[in-house]
Amino acid sequence: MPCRTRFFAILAAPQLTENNMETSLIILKPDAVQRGLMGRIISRFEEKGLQIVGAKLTQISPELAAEHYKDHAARPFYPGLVKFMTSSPVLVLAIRGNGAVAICRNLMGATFGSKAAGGTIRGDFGVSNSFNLIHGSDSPEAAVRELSLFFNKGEVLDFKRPSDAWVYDMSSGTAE
Ligand code: IDP
Ligand code: MG
Repeated sequence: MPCRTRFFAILAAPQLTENNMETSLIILKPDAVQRGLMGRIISRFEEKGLQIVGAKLTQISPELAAEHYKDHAARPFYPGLVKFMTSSPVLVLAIRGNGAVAICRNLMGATFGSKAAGGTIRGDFGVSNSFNLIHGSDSPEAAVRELSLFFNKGEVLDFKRPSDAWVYDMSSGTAE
């Protein structure tokens, strides 16, 4: 193809539209960090085709844990949950993709490690019901709220990956 034609072909190539793009808040909990499972868990998301767009190793304050888990404040496990989440550093991630919130929840598996299916993160790496390795936003609305709790403006990045042309079928002009 002549150079000039190739230039216009590139311009005309369908770009990844962001209609269904979601960003989920994922927290690798203290047990995942202490047990040296961060890399293996991150790989699950990367291998699926999702994009890591934010990452922060941090220790959660009791105030932040209370805000994050405020919907659970009346539950009997709440005091133990806040104690656990603030006991040691966590890795906070922002993970993006088409339908990323539900995809992340599927990769995580059911809440209790004792019940989570094999092949999921909780099913493969743990047996405990409270030390269950990972948090993931449970809806796009929750993701927006939770991301704003853990990331400051500018800490969740927007960058292109050429390999997305092979992650998503772009033949209809939109990512599928
Ligand atoms: P999720 O993390 O799968 O969304 P939630 O019901 O939102 O589950 O509960 C938040 C977290 O609280 C769980 O991930 C787990 O660490 C803890 N948790 C939930 N239910 C129990 C329980 O019955 N016993 C002990 N810990 C629990
Ligand atoms: Mg939840």
